[in-house]
Amino acid sequence: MSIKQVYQAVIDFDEDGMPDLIQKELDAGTDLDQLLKEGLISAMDYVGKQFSEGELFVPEMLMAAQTMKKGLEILKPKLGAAGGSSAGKIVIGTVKGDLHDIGKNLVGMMLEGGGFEIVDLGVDVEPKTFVEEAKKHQAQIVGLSALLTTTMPAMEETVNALKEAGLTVKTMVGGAPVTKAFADKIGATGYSEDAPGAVELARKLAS
Ligand code: B1M
Repeated sequence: MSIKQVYQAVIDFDEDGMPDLIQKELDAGTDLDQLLKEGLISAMDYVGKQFSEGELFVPEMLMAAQTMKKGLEILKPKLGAAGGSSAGKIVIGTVKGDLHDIGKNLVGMMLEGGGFEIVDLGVDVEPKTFVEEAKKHQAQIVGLSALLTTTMPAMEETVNALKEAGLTVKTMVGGAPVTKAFADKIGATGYSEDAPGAVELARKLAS
């Protein structure tokens, strides 16, 4: 058994085999941070790159993320106990009035695979809920998703509400109708057009 097999299981979407592979690594006393970074995170980075290059598509990325999540479920409690390092805390949600969550879930899973702690608020999230949860969890980043042109204004409302609450939290926005120009116009800290890009962006914002 080796970390390489964990890495390969993500790439092969071997969701069923993942728990056993992780458990065997834990039993063998493999370093947890190394298992997370070299097994799960680097595999998701590879998958993200394949997606960006048009070699993989959304369903495959979802399967890889699902497989990564299976491993993370076992690893996470142990990481907490061992004081494993988190890349940062991100509160994420789909903005008020919007029920689309497939892209947001994918972004959340990729961010988790990238080593971030994710607090997912779900869909149709009021600006004041983003503010309360960002405060409560002392998040470094708030991630907003919108799929409807009619809910894009709720993104601006949320960014403003976070600023008005005096939070120093960074904001990243995305979703099919959202553009970099829109993100700049509403004063969001960053924009990403897809899930792998969101991981890269979050790493920049959190550093
Ligand atoms: Co809706 N819908 N929908 N819909 N839907 C769209 C978005 C639409 C473009 C379809 C169309 O008309 N061609 C259109 C919007 C038009 C517009 O606003 N200009 C539309 C509409 C009109 C509606 C309703 C109003 C329909 C109606 O009831 N009359 C209604 C609205 C409900 C509401 O939200 N209040 C509605 C409902 C639904 C369903 C419930 C049926 C379902 C959603 C199921 C769900 O999400 N659980 C649905 C779906 C599935 C779609 C389409 C077909 C697919 C969206 C999707 O999941 N894409 C969509 C048409 C389309 O896009 N082809 C459509 C896959 C997903 C992986 O991509 O979400 O873009 P995406 O996420 C990407 C990036 O955008 C980015 O990364 C992701 C992965 O790389 N990204 C981020 C997303 N969030 C990010 C956040 C980040 C960073 C990157 O940082 C935080």
